[in-house]
Amino acid sequence: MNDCIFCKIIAGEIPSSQVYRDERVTAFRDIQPAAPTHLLIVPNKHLDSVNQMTAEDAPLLGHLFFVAKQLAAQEGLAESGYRLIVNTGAGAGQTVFHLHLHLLGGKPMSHLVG
Ligand code: DGP
Repeated sequence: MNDCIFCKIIAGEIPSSQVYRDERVTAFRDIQPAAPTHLLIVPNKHLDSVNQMTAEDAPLLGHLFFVAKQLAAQEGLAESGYRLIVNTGAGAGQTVFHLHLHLLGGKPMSHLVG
């Protein structure tokens, strides 16, 4: 996607604080952190949102969660806890239309976000 900011980050055209990379997934620190640890775990393949996924993408999104679990441990959050969020659609707060998983941790969090 030509105008997708996360595609540009994945391609290395825009700098990011990258923490993980493999052939299917890239993870980097959120530029506007909402918690002491705030990572974005992003499929290298462009999908606008969960709404665009097909059955073929299910293993990819499972891999996203597996990488999140590994990064949470790496960030020291496995025991203290962390939150994984996927905003889907503008009404849910999605602002970048390249599917991504937020990993938040390092501070106490209440039951649900508004
Ligand atoms: P969402 O609202 O769920 O679509 O989350 C998008 C997140 O992306 C938001 O927390 C801010 C972050 N973000 C936007 N632009 C950039 C960028 O250029 N670099 C980085 N690292 N994060 C960005």
